Amino acid sequence: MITRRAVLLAGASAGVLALSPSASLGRASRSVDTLPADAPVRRLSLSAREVDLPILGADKAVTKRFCAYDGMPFMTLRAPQGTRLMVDFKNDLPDPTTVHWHGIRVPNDSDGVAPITQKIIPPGGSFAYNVPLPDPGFYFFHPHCDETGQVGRGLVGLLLVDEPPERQVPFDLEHIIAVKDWRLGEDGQWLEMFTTEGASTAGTFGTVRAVNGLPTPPRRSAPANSDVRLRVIVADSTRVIDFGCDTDEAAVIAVDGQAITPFTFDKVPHGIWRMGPAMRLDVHVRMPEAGKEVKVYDYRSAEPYLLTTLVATESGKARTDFVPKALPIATEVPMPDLDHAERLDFLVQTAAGATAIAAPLPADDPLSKALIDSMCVGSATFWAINRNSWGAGPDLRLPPPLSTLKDGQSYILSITNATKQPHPMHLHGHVFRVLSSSKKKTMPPYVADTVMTEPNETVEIAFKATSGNWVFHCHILEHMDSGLMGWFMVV
Ligand SMILES: [Cu+2]
Repeated sequence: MITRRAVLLAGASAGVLALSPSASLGRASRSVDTLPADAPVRRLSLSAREVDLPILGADKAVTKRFCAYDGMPFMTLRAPQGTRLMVDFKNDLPDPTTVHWHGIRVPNDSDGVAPITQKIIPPGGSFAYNVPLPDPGFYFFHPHCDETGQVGRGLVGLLLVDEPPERQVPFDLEHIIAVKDWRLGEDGQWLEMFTTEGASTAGTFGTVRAVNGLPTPPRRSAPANSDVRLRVIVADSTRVIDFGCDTDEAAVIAVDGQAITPFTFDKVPHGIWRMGPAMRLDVHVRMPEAGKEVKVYDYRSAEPYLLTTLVATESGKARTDFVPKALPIATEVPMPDLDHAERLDFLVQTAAGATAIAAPLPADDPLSKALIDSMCVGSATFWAINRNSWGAGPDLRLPPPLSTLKDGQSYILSITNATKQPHPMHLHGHVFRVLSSSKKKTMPPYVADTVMTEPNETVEIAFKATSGNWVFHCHILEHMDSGLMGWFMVV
């Protein structure tokens, strides 16, 4: 017997086929592999599924339908630089999904963006991802389909790529800080993740703040005067934090996993590093004397929000001057040639009229929602880049590319945020240099895959283009799901 649900899903797939832009993607370029064919391979199985979890504590109600890779919150993969992950992914969710490997220079056909790099993976479906790891650093993976809903319910995995042993810089303790709130009702069950009010403003916030999944911030011990490496990620759908700590002996050593020339927090405005969703930061903290603590905060909240306490224990080291440890700069990452770069200007703006996406059916028909889900977009449009919104329009067509770029050519993107909200903008498949900001004149140089653009700020980034169809979007997930996404065709 064919269920109503099966009919809807079949209808949705047919809809995708009918509406897919494959004709306009006909010139899609070859998929570049960033590792040699004989690179060591690690083959692994990965599933996305729903589990019931007591995420608020053993004495609280069990939260149903938590989404997790292999059933584990913040499932973490770790592999040596130069390894190729061959990932046999199975969708055990009741909804379509894909996997995006954020910050990793993957071949375009493993980038996980439906419908431009692959079709959605229906419930019960599978997909083989080729994930080369050419660069060391801190990355993560997440769905690129109903991201607001699936990431909101927990579907985030972490990916750490280590340098070869002879290039590793030793630390006494490594501590991950994953910032992600939970949006739960009093009964411990999920609230609606996408709201019109949130999507059209700063996003819909969680109701329970959490670090590493738990409402109580972690306390970690480290020997007095020793060296701690904090690896910080904002895995939230919405929250922007101002990362900082209450010691002068702390330095940023990598941004978005990419090693940079270290700088201490007194070198940046207000002594904080602003991080939006998807941004990562590696920080070297020197522990104080025995018995003292270092507190790590989000200073953006009205009251600084404690992210972690580091406690210095006895049996420490002798005190020496604090010199930030420089990680080896990844020479494999292609860097732009600024002398020969082409310049492109982009305006991040609100969508005129905020038109709802009209599926070719009444809005209250369940098939209408299924169709929209199959395009991996939300049901409303509030945002645009250069007047184009993703998935907008009466027939769910993709917008034309923001620009057609040349493989190997360097580009400077000037991004102006003409809205009243900050937007952390992420470019797939590339690492870029952040060149300038109209508001932050004293920023140290760094490279990244996601850059914050504040209201009325113009930020310039530069990168060398690699073949493929790569999306460029805001990582406040409701913003991207309501139009704030475009794409570059690189040929
Ligand atoms: Cu945004």
